[in-house]
Amino acid sequence: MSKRSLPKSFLWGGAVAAHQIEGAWDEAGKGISIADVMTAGSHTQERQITDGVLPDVYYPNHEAIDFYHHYKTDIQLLKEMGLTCFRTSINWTRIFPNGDDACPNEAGLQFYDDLFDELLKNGMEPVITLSHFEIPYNLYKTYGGFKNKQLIDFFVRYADVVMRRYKDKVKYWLTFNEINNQADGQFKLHTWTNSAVLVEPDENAEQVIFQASLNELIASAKVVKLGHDINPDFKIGAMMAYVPVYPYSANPDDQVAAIKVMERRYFYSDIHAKGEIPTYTLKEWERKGYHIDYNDVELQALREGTVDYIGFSYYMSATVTTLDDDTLEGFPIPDYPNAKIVKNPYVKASDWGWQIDPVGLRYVLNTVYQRYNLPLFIVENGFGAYDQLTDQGEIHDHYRIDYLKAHIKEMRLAVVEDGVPVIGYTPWGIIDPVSFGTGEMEKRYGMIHVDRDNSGNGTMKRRKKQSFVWYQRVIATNGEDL
Ligand code: BGP
Repeated sequence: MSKRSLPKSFLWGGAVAAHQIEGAWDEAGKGISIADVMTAGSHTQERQITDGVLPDVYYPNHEAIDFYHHYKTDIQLLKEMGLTCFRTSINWTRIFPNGDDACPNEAGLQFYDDLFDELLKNGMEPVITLSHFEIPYNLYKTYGGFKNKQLIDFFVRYADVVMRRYKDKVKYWLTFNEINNQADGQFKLHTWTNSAVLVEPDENAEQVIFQASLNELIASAKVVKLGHDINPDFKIGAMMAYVPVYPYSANPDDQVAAIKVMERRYFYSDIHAKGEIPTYTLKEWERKGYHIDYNDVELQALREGTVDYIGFSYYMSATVTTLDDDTLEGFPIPDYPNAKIVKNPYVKASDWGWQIDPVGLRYVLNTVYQRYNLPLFIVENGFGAYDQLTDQGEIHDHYRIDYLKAHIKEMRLAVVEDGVPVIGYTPWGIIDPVSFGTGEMEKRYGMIHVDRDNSGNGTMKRRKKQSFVWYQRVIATNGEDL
């Protein structure tokens, strides 16, 4: 192996999440998850969380792409592509339908036994997220979500059951998907579905989110420690959404604004990786008069449960400025009245306005490695786009290939030039999933197309896109032939 190559052990995969692909929302004893009460949305209309499952409402996640019944044939396609790992999640409500049940649901446990066996048999290492935006609806409705400390115990018990059950099948785990997203105020989907926080009218939403987030981080740390007791070979990681925030100008105030906005994200990975609540957050709580409930035992748990690696998604970068310039369109940041997020003139954006910035991936890999000195795992990266079928039923998704190629190039530079240890790369939505943000099917990410539209019509037929053949070659050459 040349020094200029990726390591032989590098994991090439694809990523999805249970609720975005499985369907079978009420089969084999499964309970209702928060994803099952999310309506469809669009560019202009936000998804809503309804009060239980209502009749006559279309819920895109109920059937999703029916992976639950197609997984064996889907895995054959993934094998043909050459994947050496596959990232998905366990749907908590298949195991504990209500989250607070006395016993786990054996049929749900069996499903994941079969799925993991099938992956292993076909040469793919499962990479498993414990909670990917889908806590049991009952834990939201009855307990108020993760602002309630009881959720810590429910999560730990769920993790205990699945980590013991799959201890010889799964080595790579992630605790909460994109745990930091709830800190970005503009995302309201009940303050993000990982923590699924019900904020009462008399509560301060920001304080509640900090409480819920800390509770999740405590739960995560407990699970890391527990997992290592169950199997010392487990690799248990954080899962962050890293959207690096650049200063728009060389104005020193823009540098500080960029650091401050990033701290909202680093709050999560700092606790995951260093086991301590960062000083900048303690200062913020003090300044705002927030009372966040935690005790010494929990602080000890944070210290004892630091992660083995940092998993993260990377889709785009953002840019912040403090310049008083009306020609710069942007949206304000609640905490920094003089700063706003603005367009970066040096990068283009997708149809959904996501800024395309491959170099930003190298920037993230370097800055995060410098901060934590831990191995990194790119567990999501991808390009949501409209795909067109030709008359021959082919999909020429050269735009997706361009996006992925450019990002893999930058990842390679980070590894071979900068020496950043990267475990693997799992592009998002390798088989077209339901979009999380909009509930659309037609915001597609996959290298395998699924015949299903935004209203749930279609045959569910799978088709290989042009990117399928491209990625096959990338994997076969360990990233040399892009
Ligand atoms: C991440 C999530 C995924 C996924 C992806 C793309 O935030 O972890 O679940 O959906 O982004 O987002 P979207 O589906 O909204 O395009």
